[in-house]
Amino acid sequence: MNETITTYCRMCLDECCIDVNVNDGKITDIRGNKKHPWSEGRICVKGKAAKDWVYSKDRIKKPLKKNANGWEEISLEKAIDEIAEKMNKLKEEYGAQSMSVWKGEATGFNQQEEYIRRFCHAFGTPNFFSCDSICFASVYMAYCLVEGTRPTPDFENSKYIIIWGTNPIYTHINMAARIKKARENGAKLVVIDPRKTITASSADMYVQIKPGTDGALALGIINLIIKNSWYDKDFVDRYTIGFDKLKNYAQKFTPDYVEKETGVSKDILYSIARDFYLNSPRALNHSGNGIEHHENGVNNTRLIASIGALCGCIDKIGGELLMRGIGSRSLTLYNEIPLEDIKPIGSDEYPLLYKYRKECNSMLGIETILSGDPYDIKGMIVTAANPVLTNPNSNKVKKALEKLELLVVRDLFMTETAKLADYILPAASFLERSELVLHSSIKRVGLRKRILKYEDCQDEYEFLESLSKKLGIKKYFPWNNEDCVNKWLLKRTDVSYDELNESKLGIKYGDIKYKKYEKEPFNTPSGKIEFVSEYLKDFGYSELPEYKSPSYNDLSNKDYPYVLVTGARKLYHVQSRKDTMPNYLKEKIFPEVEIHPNDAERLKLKDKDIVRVNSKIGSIEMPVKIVGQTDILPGVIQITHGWNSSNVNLITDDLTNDSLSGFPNLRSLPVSLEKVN
Ligand SMILES: Nc1nc2c(c(=O)[nH]1)N[C@H]1C(S)=C(S)[C@@H](COP(=O)(O)OP(=O)(O)OC[C@H]3O[C@@H](n4cnc5c(=O)[nH]c(N)nc54)[C@H](O)[C@@H]3O)O[C@H]1N2
Ligand SMILES: Nc1nc2c(c(=O)[nH]1)N[C@H]1C(S)=C(S)[C@@H](COP(=O)(O)OP(=O)(O)OC[C@H]3O[C@@H](n4cnc5c(=O)[nH]c(N)nc54)[C@H](O)[C@@H]3O)O[C@H]1N2
Ligand code: SF4
Ligand SMILES: [Mo]
Repeated sequence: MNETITTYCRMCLDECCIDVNVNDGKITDIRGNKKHPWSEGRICVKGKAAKDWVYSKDRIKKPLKKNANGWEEISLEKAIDEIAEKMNKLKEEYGAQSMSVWKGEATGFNQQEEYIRRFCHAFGTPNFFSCDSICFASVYMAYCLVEGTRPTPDFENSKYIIIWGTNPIYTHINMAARIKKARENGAKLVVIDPRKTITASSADMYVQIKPGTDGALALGIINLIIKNSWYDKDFVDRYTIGFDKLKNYAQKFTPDYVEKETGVSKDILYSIARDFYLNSPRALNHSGNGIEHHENGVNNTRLIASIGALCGCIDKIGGELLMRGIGSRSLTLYNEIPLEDIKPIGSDEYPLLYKYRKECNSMLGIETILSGDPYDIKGMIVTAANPVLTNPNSNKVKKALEKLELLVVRDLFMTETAKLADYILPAASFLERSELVLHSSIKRVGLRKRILKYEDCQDEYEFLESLSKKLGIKKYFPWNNEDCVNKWLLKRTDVSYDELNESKLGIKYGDIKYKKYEKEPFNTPSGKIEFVSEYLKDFGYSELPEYKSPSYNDLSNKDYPYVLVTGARKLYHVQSRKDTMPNYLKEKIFPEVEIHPNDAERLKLKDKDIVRVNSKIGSIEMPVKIVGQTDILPGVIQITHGWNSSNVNLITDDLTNDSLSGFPNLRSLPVSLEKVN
């Protein structure tokens, strides 16, 4: 039988709507669905490749248990039995908090993540680690502090778009398409990045900035906006607090100072501030990973957020919208089982990360496994993550995972993390599970369809339900399958599950409402937009979003004269999922160091020569790619993460972190370079 099933890709977080052709139960083709208003037929090479990815010969389809000689296949039932028995033993001996779960990017940040949060509290441990604590938690926290939530940029209707540290043409193809539409209607795009990315090359203005100095640039813009009375006085008076303090602080960020600190000329600074004002309120800022992975990431982002707030671009058409979600029920058990007596790891050091995100700092998780302080962590379930390649200081991550008494990894492939496990459980891919798919910026919900089924490859729900049965906590997983959960989740919304199930392209859930703040307070402690935060003061932080010059400028780092930016995405692969992407990808991909021609010349390097990159943590070797004169700032190099053969996280630092979020510095690391002969 030949049929076409409409569903959503989850090779990355853009969740494009796709049509999957299935012939006699086998996927033969994946195409973009042209009718869906989110992705309008767009599909990238990774989405196309999903067809080969799910059928890869390397896929793990049976549970594996480690023994003295390597791996043995065991039945799923036996594996779950043994894991449950070991977990209960750890609970008895060290307490439930000695168990933990670590969730990665590949299953998303909604429903699959909530199952795990639920499971942790049902078992009795608050120790939920996730890639979120090095992915988007920092930008989320920053916007919560200023505006009470992270806004959704109204790209299509905007006239002036500034994007800071993100490359959507590679990383968020649907956002890039929305920006393109705005530009067709006359909007101007400004891209701020130390590297001239494909998005930067096509922008109206490319601003080449020194890594980690965006806060100084934002303060320079704020200073000019206030000095020239370009801000929205009425909005500021009525709906914000802390204006005078921000004004005084920003005065130090004169155009001369900003030019010296950031490398951005006074003329460019002036034209950004003026054009933002001229286009307000149809003007917006949006920032990505490039702003987060720094020692001062949260405050730099708070400053970026303050620009839109000053100009009154909040919750207005073409500005930064404060969208409401669908209102689905929460699967977490924070009210039912609050676990107040157990300190979640990192909640003392980074209280705000725990307050806003209810998650533990993953770098401190690794530290705790090794030190046993404040208590023992002895067991971990890792799902949809490969922290040995993706978390900073890989050797330390590896050492910690090796020390565990129980490590269970759920994945489709034998990853570097899976190799350390006691048990590997085969996981279902996104084509093998059913879940709600939310496109919140267009207020649409869809249903991912289960298209394939391998007997032992469980989805997250099946796994946690079967494990909870053995652990005696089945009552917290009462649903028969994910379809029942989907129904339960939607119960209090305006969307009927049955209708959703019938609909091919999902359902719109309500309209966008603007200027909601006229009737209700912002979701901040004061109910207003907060340029300064009294709340932060209570935790011992400065109330102002202060700027800190990056530590590569410290004299103590003079032996490391280059600045390493890591993690810039390529179109062809996601994170560490490289070796598992089938070979038919058009572009051969390999790890490389992007370097400026002048730096290459100084080091006598030709294209593809091998260079050694040294940080305070360690060294790695890799071929260089000499880029164009204006493609990267001299003195800055870039290495994409996630390669096992040359893993940049062997030299990234896990402990020089942002004091508010605990995010590691992955994008302005002092390093030295030497040619390898
Ligand atoms: N140096 C440096 N390091 C970084 C970054 C950086 O910029 N620089 N970026 C960070 C960011 S933003 C992130 S989000 C993290 C990501 O880090 P991780 O969350 O560790 O992401 P992946 O490396 O993609 O690992 C995902 C794993 O999930 C598996 N998988 C795929 N689909 C499924 C599924 O449906 N179920 C299950 N159970 N498994 C599945 C894949 O095979 C893969 O092994 O990396 C971070 N690391
Ligand atoms: N193809 C593909 N798409 C992806 C992913 C993937 O791995 N592959 N990963 C997904 C995930 S989990 C995430 S979190 C997102 C990340 O999405 P993006 O945030 O778009 O990630 P990057 O490609 O790293 O783009 C960040 C840019 O910031 C720049 N940058 C570095 N330091 C600074 C700085 O100090 N200031 C400024 N202004 N810029 C700086 C870098 O040069 C880089 O061009 O992408 C998602 N989409
Ligand atoms: S951008 Fe590509 S990988 Fe991401 S959801 Fe869309 S098709 Fe899939
Ligand atoms: Mo991420």
